[in-house]
Amino acid sequence: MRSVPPSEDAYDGMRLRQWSRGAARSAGIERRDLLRLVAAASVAGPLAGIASPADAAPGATAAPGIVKPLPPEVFTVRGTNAETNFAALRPTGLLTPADRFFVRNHTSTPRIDSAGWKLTVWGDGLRGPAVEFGYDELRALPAVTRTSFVECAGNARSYYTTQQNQQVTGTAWTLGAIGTARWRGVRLADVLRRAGITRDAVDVLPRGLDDEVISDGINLGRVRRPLPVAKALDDVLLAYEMNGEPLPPDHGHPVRLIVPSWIGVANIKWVGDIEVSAEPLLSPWNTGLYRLFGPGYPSQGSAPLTRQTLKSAFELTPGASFPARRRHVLTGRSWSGGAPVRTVEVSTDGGARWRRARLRDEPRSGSWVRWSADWLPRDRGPAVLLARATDRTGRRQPEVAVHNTQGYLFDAVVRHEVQVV
Ligand SMILES: Nc1nc2c(c(=O)[nH]1)N[C@H]1C(S)=C(S)[C@@H](COP(=O)(O)O)O[C@H]1N2
Ligand SMILES: [Mo]
Repeated sequence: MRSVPPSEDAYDGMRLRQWSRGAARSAGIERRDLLRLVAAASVAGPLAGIASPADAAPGATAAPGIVKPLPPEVFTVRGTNAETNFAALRPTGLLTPADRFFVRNHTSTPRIDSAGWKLTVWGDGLRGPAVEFGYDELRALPAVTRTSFVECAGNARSYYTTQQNQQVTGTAWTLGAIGTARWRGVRLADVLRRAGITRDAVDVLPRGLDDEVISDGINLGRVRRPLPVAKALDDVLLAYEMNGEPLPPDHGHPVRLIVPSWIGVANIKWVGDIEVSAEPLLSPWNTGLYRLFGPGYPSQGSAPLTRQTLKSAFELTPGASFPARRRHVLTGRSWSGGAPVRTVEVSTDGGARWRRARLRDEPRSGSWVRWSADWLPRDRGPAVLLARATDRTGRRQPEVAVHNTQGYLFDAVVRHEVQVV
């Protein structure tokens, strides 16, 4: 019998104290380098990335290292990443087709053949030596499917600057660093149990097979982020299919993690090994990166980020135009990492009056809801459309997001400017 895993909140508090006391192990990086990263993270700069190159020139249609085509009406290329234009989601259903799904690559997409691939599970949190799983062995385990969004922690980061006039570092995403897919795979819990996880295990560290990440002269090593055992044994998948097809190269072929409701970086792509540790682990992705730094936070940053926040987006291009005195159907999507969405409200007059949007999907945790609202604009000229969601915890999108230097977890209502013509 294993002991009861701590709740997410208890875990957050515990990791924060362990980090400040030096009571966690740096996995694959010098502690000194981690401290340098943390120091760098506490300084806000202009929108360029700590681990992501500056944006590509406007109109660029190729991102270095992304395999799939990136038609400009669907994607905006940002350095090594591709953002989905929200208007391109309007004709799609609840699920985002793989050819419209955003890509966030720290380096570039590796080409991995499932036949030669294996997953190694190892570490002092196992009863015995390392255990390997080939692709076919994994596929032979009981399969589960789950609809879940993957959303970058920095999604909507650019609005800290454009709406709130605040400096942040990182890729200048608007709202399209999110997609929702139906993932099929095996439970990480089943794999960890077969590998002989013990009750002493506290963290698991999945690591990608893509290239090592070099940032400001520090080799951060391969992308890896500790995941607490409580979450790893709960609802995490090792996924090999996306929307009924084998995972495409850009989304983690042959196998990736799906960590429902958590920030994007938890969903490690191209996973090659998983360390199971009896000690708490640190990596750049839960120390300098993916914590909140800024005046409102401790100097070592907040606890590592876990759940995603709450957002809404219109399926419209920026500056879209609408003929006056005609009925239009505004559509969009809302989502929350905290709980299913409860209600969505829309304002077409810049926030003076709000009305309920019609929800098109049954709200579910870890997924988004599509919604629509009618609009009959009277007067010609500029207009500002707003949408705000409330989730089942009662949390509603605020007018202003609390600033952090790396621009994570933007949750404020986004002003969508349009023209009535
Ligand atoms: N191995 C590896 N896994 C990774 C990344 C990466 O660069 N390498 N990027 C992470 C980040 S920051 C995000 S937001 C998601 C994006 O998943 P997607 O590219 O399938 O949309 O993958 C995560 N998993
Ligand atoms: Mo991300």
